[in-house]
Amino acid sequence: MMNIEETKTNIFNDQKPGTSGLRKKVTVFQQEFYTENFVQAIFDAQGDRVVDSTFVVGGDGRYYVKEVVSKIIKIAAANRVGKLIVGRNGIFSTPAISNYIRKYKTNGAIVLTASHNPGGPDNDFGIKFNCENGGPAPDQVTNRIFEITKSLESFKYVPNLIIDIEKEQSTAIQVGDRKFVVEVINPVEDYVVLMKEIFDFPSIKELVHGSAERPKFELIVDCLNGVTGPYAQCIFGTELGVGESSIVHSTPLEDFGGLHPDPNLTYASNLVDTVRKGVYDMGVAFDGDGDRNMIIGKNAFFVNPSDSLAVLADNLELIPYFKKTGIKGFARSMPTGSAVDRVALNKACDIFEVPTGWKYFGNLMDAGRLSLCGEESFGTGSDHIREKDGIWACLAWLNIIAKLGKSIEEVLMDHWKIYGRHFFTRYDYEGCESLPANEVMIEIVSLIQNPKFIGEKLSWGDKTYVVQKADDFSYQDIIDHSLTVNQGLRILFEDGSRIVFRLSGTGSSGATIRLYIESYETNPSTFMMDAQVILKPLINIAINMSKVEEHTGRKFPTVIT
Ligand code: G16
Repeated sequence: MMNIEETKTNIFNDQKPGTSGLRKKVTVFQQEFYTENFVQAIFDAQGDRVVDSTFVVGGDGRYYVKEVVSKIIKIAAANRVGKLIVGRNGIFSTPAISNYIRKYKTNGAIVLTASHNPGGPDNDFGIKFNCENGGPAPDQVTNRIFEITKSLESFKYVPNLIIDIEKEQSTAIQVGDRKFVVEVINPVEDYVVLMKEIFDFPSIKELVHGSAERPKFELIVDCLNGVTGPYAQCIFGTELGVGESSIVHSTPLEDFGGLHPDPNLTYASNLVDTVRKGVYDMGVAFDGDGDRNMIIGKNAFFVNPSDSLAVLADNLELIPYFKKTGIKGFARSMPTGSAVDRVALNKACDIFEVPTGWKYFGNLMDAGRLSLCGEESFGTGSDHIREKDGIWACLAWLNIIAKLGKSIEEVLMDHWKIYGRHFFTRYDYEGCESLPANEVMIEIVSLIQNPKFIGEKLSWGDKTYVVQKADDFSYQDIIDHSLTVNQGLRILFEDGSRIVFRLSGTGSSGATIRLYIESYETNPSTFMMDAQVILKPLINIAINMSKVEEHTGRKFPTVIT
């Protein structure tokens, strides 16, 4: 029998979760009792539901995951949790955790990830709480956790409880007068089963192998040394027969092998350069915890995530899962390009616009109002789980290509011919000081609060845009009626173009300014043009009006998507 101890914790006032969990430098989490304080607050926030509960624990394999798993085991045991399900070696992708929670009806999960942020002792760590619907905790829950973190006086733990998480095994321990079980499981199996239920694997297999009618469709998958490696090896390698050399960076590493596990044109540039050589028909990259995806076609034809969402929406019936469930509705986060809105209109489907953060899709899915949703930040997913899902997005594209028999570029061109093209770009100014970043936002607020701003003509070169509407986006959830405010400054123009400014909620220190620009073209001669060229006037208008260089000293963004 093991005993419970209680230890006084320190005071922490900085444990407010951001867009998706608490993300800080590893060194911050390593402070005495910092991690313990947050984990205890998660269990306290459960109230009596914690008694005999079952929680899933796992993460993206980054530095400090294993240490935190062992802390969570000790704290859970002392807090009357009945059972913990732990991914072997602490590995569990975010989508696979969401699936596990739903499939086995557990009470939720503690997900150890800083997602697309770099890893290693000097980089980032994160802890996120997911609820029993499998999705990230909504604001009410994270606010409750935050309030508890600030006033917590002590945490409980079982000091001598040590479990070997490298072996799949189930261990039952007597803790005080209760039994506590830790089950270390294979984190890949259930997820693979789910993917095989959703997609037409035989057709995808034929696509990637080629047939008498069609040459082999060459696919390359880059896991950026994040958590998707073992999942990709099993799904693309074992199940679909993609060659080993086409599944790269597929060993989860604590520092991601020095890679920045963010699947975009800047940080996945190795993949882009490889695909540009013309051998591969499709390249795909995933982020650290496996919920983001980037899709590129032959010769590095980039599929903007907002377009990806619209194309999937338009072709959803080709995927077996949606043949069964029907199509209930679509959604996107506010800054995401509105290409999917046109598909929704065409299909006479609901379309919802929510704040940035996957947690805002959960209620709509639970209420049976939403089948497919996505974000400009390389997140795409459906109601099969309550997280975005990188491997799902890749399989969805493969399934659709297998049925349409077209290249990625052809699929996009055909889409634009029907719907027109929404040009979209995002500028990120990463790692700014907080004060100047706030000044940039204040600059825009003062502009849009002026009643004369509506109707104002903004010009750059020979282009002029007339302001139709400007506001700070707020959202009322149609299911629980909760109100979320201050979700991004929007300037909407009469021709449907948009400029949006937001501060990121996923950084671990300082501030990242995000500038989102969108315009809409129906002239086919523009469709193959570079978004940076088409959007240049709006980009310059946005940069000038925000005085971003003046406030931050930044001449250029760090990432352009
Ligand atoms: C998280 C959220 C996403 C959000 C993204 C970017 O993704 O789950 O919903 O779009 O952050 O947020 P921000 O613009 O505030 O940085 P992930 O992949 O980091 O968990």
